Amino acid sequence: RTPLAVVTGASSGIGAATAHALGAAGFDLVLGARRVEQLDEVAAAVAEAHGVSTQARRLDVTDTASVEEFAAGLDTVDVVVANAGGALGLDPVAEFDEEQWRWMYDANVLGVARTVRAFLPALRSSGDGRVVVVTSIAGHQTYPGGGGYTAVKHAAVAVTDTLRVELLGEPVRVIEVAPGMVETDFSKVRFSGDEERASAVYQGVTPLTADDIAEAVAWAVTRPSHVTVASITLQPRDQASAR
Ligand code: NJP
Repeated sequence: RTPLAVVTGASSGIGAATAHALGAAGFDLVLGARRVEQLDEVAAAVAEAHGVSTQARRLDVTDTASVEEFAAGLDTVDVVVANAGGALGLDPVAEFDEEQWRWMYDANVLGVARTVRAFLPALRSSGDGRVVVVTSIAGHQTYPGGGGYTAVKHAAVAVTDTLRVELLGEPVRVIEVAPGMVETDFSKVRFSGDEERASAVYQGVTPLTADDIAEAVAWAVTRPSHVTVASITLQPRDQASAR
């Protein structure tokens, strides 16, 4: 049987690069995101580049029914990469925007939990399931203006760590990949398309590429079955960080 991997948030950035890296490692792929045209293009490019079978399915991780529909019919899945998510805004806590914080929690925390709930039976059925949660360096530290995003990524780390101990003794490994700054659509989304604000966040730091993260994901899920890569942090060399 060809191994099957599912990647959420695969229409751009880290998710799209991860689809390529897993395709190169010989996985068939089911890809999910809201922007279906872009997702179709990624699925076609991965199939063509790596000779694997790919499927693009519309997915909104903030919508329980959409996640259930996305997982429907996938009875055996070897790898699930819960990558969909993102940040909105950079306001100080005292000026926080309730709608932005709610969306961030819904997408980054509930989105991961919905994805895990929908796919756990299929991961168990694989006999060696692997869940990768793409969290953030923001799940391990804070910074001014990052209140909402750091809060939800800390929560995503907590959910991931909880899942790992809950699944002890079961054939499912739980892996956290925590990126620092990566050049993707992330900052454009965060600042609602304001390119100037988006590029200002790098402040002289050379960001990682999406491929840097994708290679780490592919490496982690291809370790022998007795090895759980519990957590990997990757950050730009010059990014100020306690990690
Ligand atoms: O950003 P981007 P990244 N339902 O914007 C999807 C974390 N991270 O690759 O739905 C389903 O290119 C969206 O697809 P679409 C970050 O928090 C990044 O950098 O079509 N999918 C797109 O494919 C996130 O968890 C950095 O708009 C949804 C993807 O998510 C992960 O890395 C630093 C969705 C976002 O791709 C990937 O982000 C860090 C929904 N409701 C952590 N909402 C960084 N880049 O610097 C969004 O610490 N998506």
